[in-house]
Amino acid sequence: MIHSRYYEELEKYEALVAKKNERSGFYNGIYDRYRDPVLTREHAPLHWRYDLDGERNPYFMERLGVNAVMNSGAIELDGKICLVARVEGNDRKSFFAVAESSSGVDGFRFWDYPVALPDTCPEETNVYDMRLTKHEDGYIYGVFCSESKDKEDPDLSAAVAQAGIVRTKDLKEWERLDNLKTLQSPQQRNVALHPEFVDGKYAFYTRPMDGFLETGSGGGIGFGLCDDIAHAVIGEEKIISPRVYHTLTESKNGAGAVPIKGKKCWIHIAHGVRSTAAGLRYVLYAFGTDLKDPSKVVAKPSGVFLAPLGDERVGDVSNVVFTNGAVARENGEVYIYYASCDTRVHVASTTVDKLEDYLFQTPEDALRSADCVRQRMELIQRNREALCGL
Ligand code: M1P
Repeated sequence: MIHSRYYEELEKYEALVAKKNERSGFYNGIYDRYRDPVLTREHAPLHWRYDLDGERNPYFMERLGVNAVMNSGAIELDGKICLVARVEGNDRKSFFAVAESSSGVDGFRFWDYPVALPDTCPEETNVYDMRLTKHEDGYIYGVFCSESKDKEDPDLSAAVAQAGIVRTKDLKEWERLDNLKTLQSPQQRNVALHPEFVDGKYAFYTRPMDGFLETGSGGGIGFGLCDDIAHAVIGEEKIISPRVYHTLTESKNGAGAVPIKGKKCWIHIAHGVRSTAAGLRYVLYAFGTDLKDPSKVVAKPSGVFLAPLGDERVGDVSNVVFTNGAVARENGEVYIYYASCDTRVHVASTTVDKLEDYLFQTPEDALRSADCVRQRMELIQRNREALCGL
């Protein structure tokens, strides 16, 4: 018999999913933020967490709790926005699950079952952060981090990060391909597949790393080509967005959402990490690459695109925002899904036109205080002249 408490909890759950989201009062002209997160651990269906049977579960306790719902790949499929979310159980293991919404800003509801990835790597302990690419070859690819214990290193936390690759046509049936091999870098995380062939090859954004946490000699976001997606091997990785001293990418950076094809460039929204007295701070930044040669950066606006704000600043891993999914709809609207503090998922909405204006009209980082203040003086001067002319 179903426990009576289930119906009380179900009412709360349905109210949460039905709650309309609204734009918050935040303004910067670049994008809108929203009052509520679009996915939280409370969005995980009750039948994923509780044993509903009153006899087996007399106190109606969570049996397999969900700790967080975060870093989500995003795609538009059959007119719906689908997020492939990273769901982290109370056991610290992450898995993937599809949540769907018509509006893209509210009403996200998980499908009945999480994604069952083909279990082809016995050593794989954890999987997370899937980037979804609608590729011109007709498949939807998911590229994610596949983490295993580093057996060479006796340190209990030593791990190896690799890029796992799956493909699907419907987000239901998934085919697992070989993990990506990068000949120049021992580890990889934050890898994304470009949506189009480049020189007839599959093109990946990589993030070369010497170790699991530190990128070490890995100089930033890389770009590499491979012939065979089923056995993907990348020889050369060209660094296209480097780490730079005294910028938001000083400690590390990584590709975020799969790039959006704009009118003037490919639009990239990535993450940058810097070290502070309070620990690492993760923010989002943006850059544009050439439509014909996506390894060539053509727009490099300075500074932060989106940083954690207010309640977004606190969570399991505080002072973090992270994106691995965005959707550009046919009418030019763009929804950027970002997680805060490895805890919940938010949306920011904008348009392709606004993003390109941001990319090409925001000054580049002048890299020194003296030059940065000069940029600002020029802006103030122009504005004062304009205001005086009124
Ligand atoms: O905890 C913040 C993020 O840390 C990692 O990102 P990076 O590899 O750039 O350090 C990822 O594990 C990501 O999942 C996490 O949100």
